Amino acid sequence: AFLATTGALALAVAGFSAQPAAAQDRPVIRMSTPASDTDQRSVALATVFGPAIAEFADYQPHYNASLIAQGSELETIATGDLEMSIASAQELANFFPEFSIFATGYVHQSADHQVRVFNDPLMDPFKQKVEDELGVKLLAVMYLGKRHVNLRFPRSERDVMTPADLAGVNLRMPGSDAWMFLGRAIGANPTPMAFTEIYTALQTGSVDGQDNPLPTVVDAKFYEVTKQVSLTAHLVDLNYIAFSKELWDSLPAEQQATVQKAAEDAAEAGRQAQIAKEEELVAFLTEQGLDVYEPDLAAFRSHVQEQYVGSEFAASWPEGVLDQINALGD
Ligand code: KDO
Repeated sequence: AFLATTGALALAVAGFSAQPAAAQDRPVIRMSTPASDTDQRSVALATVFGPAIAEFADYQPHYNASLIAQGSELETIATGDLEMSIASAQELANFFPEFSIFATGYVHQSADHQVRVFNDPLMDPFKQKVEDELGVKLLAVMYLGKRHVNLRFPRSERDVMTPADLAGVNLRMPGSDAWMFLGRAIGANPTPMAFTEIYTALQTGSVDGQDNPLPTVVDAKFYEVTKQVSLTAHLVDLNYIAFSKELWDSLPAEQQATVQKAAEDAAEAGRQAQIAKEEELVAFLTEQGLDVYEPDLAAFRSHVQEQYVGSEFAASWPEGVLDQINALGD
């Protein structure tokens, strides 16, 4: 704490004496997310991204959807009222349906696969379109984790081994077409709902369950109001660090490079932290009394893939891209 204070003071003094006017020009980078401040993506951005750009900009995170409602962040960046978010492929698919390829069950295989896909030239036209048509730059890919089915029922009541076992289960999903499709594809009856409403909905029984990676199940305390996790891994989920193109264009090249590197470094730190949590949390959840078990993954995978073939989403995927993604697999 002593060092941090001294550092901040030194910066403030240097900034004040050298360029008194600069303080007014410092951009404030408001970042809005439905995630909490203890979510690993939030932690990585606050501890890696923020400090890395602190010389010329102020990183100002807003958690728990307190600034912008979940799903409205991208349009808010587009209209100039927000500078940054961690956007899902599903949200991007609302504007550009072809992004649904990155929101499709069992396409991404791992955190590393996500990075290879994001850095591959196959992403260039996707990134370019978002920049040109939405005014949003996608700087890096963050790892959210493997989404699993997490239910209020004990396993003795509902043993989720195949998609057929989810028939009639009211599964909360985030509210967009791509998410609803995924919920149906795994065999459930999806109910759209904002992230911040899940805990109460599980507690009161207005939904039977939700799907999220284990670190989220723990961070949001869903384990307090659920009894089981079937490790379906139906989506190796991601978020893109989304940044205002207008703000980006206003920065000198050197600062752009710093922002870009800060985003990549934060994504890497968050990825490693999230992977570590995924590995350790099965034990924690079991201690909390939840049944955490592996279903028939082949049954889930083949059922989900069959649902996408010939779907309206698949029709929007540029030719050859799915093969290119698969070729970058593990
Ligand atoms: C969720 O609403 O279930 C979800 O996991 C969707 C993600 O795209 C992401 O927005 C996430 O919530 C939030 O960041 C909260 O963790």
